[in-house]
Amino acid sequence: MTLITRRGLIGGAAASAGVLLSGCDKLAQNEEFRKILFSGEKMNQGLQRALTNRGALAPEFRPDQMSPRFRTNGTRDPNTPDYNGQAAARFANWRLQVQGLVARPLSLSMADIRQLPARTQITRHDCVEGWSAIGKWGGPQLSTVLDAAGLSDRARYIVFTCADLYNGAPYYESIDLVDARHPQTILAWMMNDALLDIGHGAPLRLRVERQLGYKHAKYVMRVDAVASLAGIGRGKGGFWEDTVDYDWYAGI
Ligand SMILES: Nc1nc2c(c(=O)[nH]1)N[C@H]1C(S)=C(S)[C@@H](COP(=O)(O)O)O[C@H]1N2
Ligand SMILES: [Mo]
Repeated sequence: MTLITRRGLIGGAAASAGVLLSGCDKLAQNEEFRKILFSGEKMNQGLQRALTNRGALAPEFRPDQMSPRFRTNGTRDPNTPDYNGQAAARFANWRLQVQGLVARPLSLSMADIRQLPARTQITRHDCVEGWSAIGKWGGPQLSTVLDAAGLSDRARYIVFTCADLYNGAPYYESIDLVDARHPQTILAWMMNDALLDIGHGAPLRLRVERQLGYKHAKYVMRVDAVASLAGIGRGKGGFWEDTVDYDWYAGI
């Protein structure tokens, strides 16, 4: 095995993860941490994540780069009596519940949500099944809503519960607070300069641009701040994670 200086080795690993060490420098020089870091054949996923700059923005595109057709996937219409009633009322009675480890639980109407400052972004959606599409999304940053509710110090994850059912249980997803507070993480009610349509998750869906498509919960009814994912669904943090073992962290 080639002898590599400690700094050279850690420098190489950091460069391949696309980060400058800066704040992690002290930790990276710690002998115990380094032993863990370089044990085994590959860095484990958690460390990879720690070394990846998760605050970086996903690429944004120009209007002329938008896909002429943006396909729908997964549920294309929840088609439950409740949802059909909501759709018939053009979502005038829809409520987004913000609950869990928050100081001020919220129940927001779509009118409330449309009054919040919106972020607009043209991004590429990447589905795990191998297709991509570029679309324009608009809505409040999730952080705006979470700040309005006042996250508790004990909150670690944000869980999204949807209106569509798979075998009688709602689709759900979860992200950690790094992604929840990422500037491009929005609750979109607009798509391609129109109101979000039913196929794409009306009236409200998550955009979490640094992760794969299945994390982008459509038909969001409830947002819960929780300390742990145990006890939610089968404990792996999302419908597909629980069902077919997709990764909980689907970073791109
Ligand atoms: N509620 C809900 N959200 C969902 C899904 C779903 O079936 N139900 N499918 C996911 C998957 S796999 C993808 S790729 C995207 C598809 O979003 P689109 O229909 O707007 O293209 O939604 C995600 N969010
Ligand atoms: Mo997907």
